[in-house]
Amino acid sequence: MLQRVSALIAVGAVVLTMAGCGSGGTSATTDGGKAADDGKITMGFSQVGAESGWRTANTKSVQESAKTAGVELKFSDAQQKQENQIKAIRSFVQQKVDVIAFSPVVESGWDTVLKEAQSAKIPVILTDRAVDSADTTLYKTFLGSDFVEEGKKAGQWLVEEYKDSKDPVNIVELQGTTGSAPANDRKAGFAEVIAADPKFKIAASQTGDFTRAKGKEVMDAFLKSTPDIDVLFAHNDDMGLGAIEAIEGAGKVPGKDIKIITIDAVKDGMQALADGKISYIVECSPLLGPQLMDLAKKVVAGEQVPARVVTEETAFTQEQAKAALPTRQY
Ligand code: GYE
Repeated sequence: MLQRVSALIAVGAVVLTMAGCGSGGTSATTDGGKAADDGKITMGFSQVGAESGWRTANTKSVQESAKTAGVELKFSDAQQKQENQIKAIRSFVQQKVDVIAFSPVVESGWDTVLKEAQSAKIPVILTDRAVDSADTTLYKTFLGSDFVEEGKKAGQWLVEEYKDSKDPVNIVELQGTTGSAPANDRKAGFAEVIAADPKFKIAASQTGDFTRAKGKEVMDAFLKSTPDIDVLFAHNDDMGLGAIEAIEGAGKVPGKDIKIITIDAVKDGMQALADGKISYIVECSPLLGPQLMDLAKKVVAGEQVPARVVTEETAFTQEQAKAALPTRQY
């Protein structure tokens, strides 16, 4: 409680600083410790990496929106390693940024570093992926998709597609990065929906780390170890695209011999959907930048923000992909 009160006081101090130099930018008030404040918000952003088309689009969205919003961005790429993210967050704390935003590569193991940010009175915003910390005061808000819902949408399409068939349906699954929120949640959402009918069987399930190369490699192995694959559920487009290469390499026709469901709806995925190689894509929007900057400004100003901001998303059939492709932004 005491801690919360002092955190509130600290936020108040930042608000005063902002108010003192925000509009005209002439006042040089500082809050005693923070880097000389020109009224600009400084955000430290720790990105997961550059593992997929989704991630590239997300990085671009964050960088462009920071420019538009007049937020000074300190951007750090963790190359899919939690230890790099922890280092980046510590360095943001040292640099006394106004706000830290990050997309946690995995869900667990953040409490210590988040407590350090909290003690330094620097607010944290979770972007895209969640953490499993029991103490939810460690971050101000979580902006991103509902990954369980995405997995459910993938499962619902499958149930509908095979509704008239009694034969067993053999599914292989390419999971995202082990321990990441999207891998955990998409798997859970999908499994929950297909459990309604015992004809659906997950014959093999392994991580492809959200990359094209690993997707191809693991699909190669699935094709050798698992006879009669009917369906591939890949947790993102990139792994699905890598798997398409493996399927074609094995002399099979993606979309016909093996139906493919993926998540993201980046341009390359949408093209493969329009071409009939992928059967269905659940959208996951990477364009989180504008909302992130908006939330950051509010949080730094000490305004209340919702604890959870869910991204709005849809899903695409092959026909819908053909129609959407010409105006697709990412
Ligand atoms: O689906 C995948 C990326 O966290 C939602 O990460 C994101 C996922 C996205 O590598 O392509």
